[in-house]
Amino acid sequence: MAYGFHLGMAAALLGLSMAVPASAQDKPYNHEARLKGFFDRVDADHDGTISAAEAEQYMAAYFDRLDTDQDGTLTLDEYLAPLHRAHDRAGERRRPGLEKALQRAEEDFKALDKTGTGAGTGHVDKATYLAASRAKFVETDKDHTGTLTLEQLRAARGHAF
Ligand SMILES: [Ca+2]
Ligand SMILES: [Ca+2]
Repeated sequence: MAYGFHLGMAAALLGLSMAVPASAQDKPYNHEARLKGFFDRVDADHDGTISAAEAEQYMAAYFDRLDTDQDGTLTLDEYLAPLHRAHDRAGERRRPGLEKALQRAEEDFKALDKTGTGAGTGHVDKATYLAASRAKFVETDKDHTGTLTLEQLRAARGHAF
């Protein structure tokens, strides 16, 4: 699985939701079930597609959860915190994958920190974060309908928006 900017979708697929207890994360990994679960959570009006507004709403809420000191920007530490927590409590089997994800996420954060307002400050603001997410959404929406299907989400391999 490729991890991309924001970790929003990748985190959901990895079961890194902050609400998921550690025990639930040790269940056998079912990618398709997680993908569908993620799709249904983002598809707020349940019409079977994810609109740009629905994706943005999800990512804005995810940003707020990551921004633990609520200063309106993400630092690298805040960005990586869910992955670090998962890594710390993961068994031997899961660790190599999470280490790779941490590396990718750090690269993604550095790329994000090079764009938008406050570039190079080590702080990524919400506008920058959401702008990168919108650009990725457009890239994923290969048939240009302005909405994403489950199939397009699957094809995006962990990074749809
Ligand atoms: Ca929808
Ligand atoms: Ca912050």
